[in-house]
Amino acid sequence: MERYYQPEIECASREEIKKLQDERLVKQVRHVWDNVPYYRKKMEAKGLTPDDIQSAEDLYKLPFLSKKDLRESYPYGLVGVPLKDCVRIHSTSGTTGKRVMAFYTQHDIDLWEDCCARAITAAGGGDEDVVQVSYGYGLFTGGLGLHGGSHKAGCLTIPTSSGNTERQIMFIQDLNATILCCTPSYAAYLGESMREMGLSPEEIPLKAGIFGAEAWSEEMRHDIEKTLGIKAYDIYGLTELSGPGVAFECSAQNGMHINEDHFIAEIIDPKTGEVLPEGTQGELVFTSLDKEAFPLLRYRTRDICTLTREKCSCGRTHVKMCKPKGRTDDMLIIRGVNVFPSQIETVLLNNGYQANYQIVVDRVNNSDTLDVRVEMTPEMFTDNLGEITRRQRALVDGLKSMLGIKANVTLVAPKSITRSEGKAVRVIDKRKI
Ligand code: DLL
Repeated sequence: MERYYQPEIECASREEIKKLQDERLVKQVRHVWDNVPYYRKKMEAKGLTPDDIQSAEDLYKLPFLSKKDLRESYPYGLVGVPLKDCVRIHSTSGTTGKRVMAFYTQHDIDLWEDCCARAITAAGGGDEDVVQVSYGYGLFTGGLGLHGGSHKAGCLTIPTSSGNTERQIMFIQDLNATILCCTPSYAAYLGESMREMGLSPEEIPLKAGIFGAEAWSEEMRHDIEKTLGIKAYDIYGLTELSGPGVAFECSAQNGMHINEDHFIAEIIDPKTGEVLPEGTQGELVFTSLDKEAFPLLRYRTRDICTLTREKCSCGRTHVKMCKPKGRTDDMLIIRGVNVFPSQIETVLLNNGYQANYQIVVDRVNNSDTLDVRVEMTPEMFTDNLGEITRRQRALVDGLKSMLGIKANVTLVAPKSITRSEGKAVRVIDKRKI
């Protein structure tokens, strides 16, 4: 039986959702105009005033916000309330340039935790469940977001944070954890470690996992489900909009419902900014509808995605986003061809490998090279050179037909690629362009 945390809104009619969005958008635009001079200037530059936005149909008129705007207004330039009304800050790890800082009032924390509670409830969580939160706690939003959601859903919450794999497994076993929250790469690692300890899926008390914060393929989902003996649900979000829970998967496990009472999603052409029709692939753009401290209008996520309003078997009515196909900024252009790491992962997993791989791109004599290092599984590990060559060739062929270009493949021993406890770093681009 499908469970809902807030059924009246999760299953509201399209008319009700539209009405709520229209009302909230008008208010949010007014709030930003009055309190965020940076965005007001952007609106003025387009000749807009809040009166131009009467409903969600007018959304397209508003200017976009991008990471560049967040950097320019770092740290407080987009905050919409006096700092005395803010109660929390989160931040991204900021591998390039300044970190993104996000601010929250207590109201903002509450609505964020509601979103996470919806995700946990959709994965079958309730007051009988023990939820182990193995996302990192601290500035990263994963730990504290799902922690708050787990409390709201009434679950017994174990705030293990990430790392210390032995202790994670001990808690799962000793405390009979039923739901695990962490990145999919860490879930795969925990599964691998438990298998090595001789634990069969039936001996692992977990029934579900809520995995997100990085791209993962359907093939990886099947692997994790098999080793841990669970149902694995996807969850999506980003710091700028609150954190995890912007969208979450239901029992249908084929796309994530976007919490449309709090966010409006659009898909745009990343080159022209034009809004694309439903079902077309493009860049995902979000508008927050009721955030106080860090209200973002038309924020460009750089995630590439499609939206669908097809009726969902779970009974929820909110629009669904597909698994992000990659990011406009992690798309690799290799010898002029667009390559997404997720395409490479699909080929590897379809050939019986696990998601333990590394992609190295370089430029030698003015020509791009693509090297894929992938671990053999313990079952396929061999020192028979003929067998290794045969396997490597099969992957080269598989990658060629998926990507249209040749990759060099090196098979390496099991466990030789460093495991990640948070988001996995899979691409090393050595090109200096
Ligand atoms: O990763 C928030 C989060 C925490 C989501 C825990 C889910 C679970 P950031 O660190 O700001 O926030 O990174 C946001 O991560 O724009 C996507 O590119 C990527 N991402 C997040 N969830 C998914 C997912 C958190 N389910 C960026 N699938 C986003 C694919 C995801 N990519």
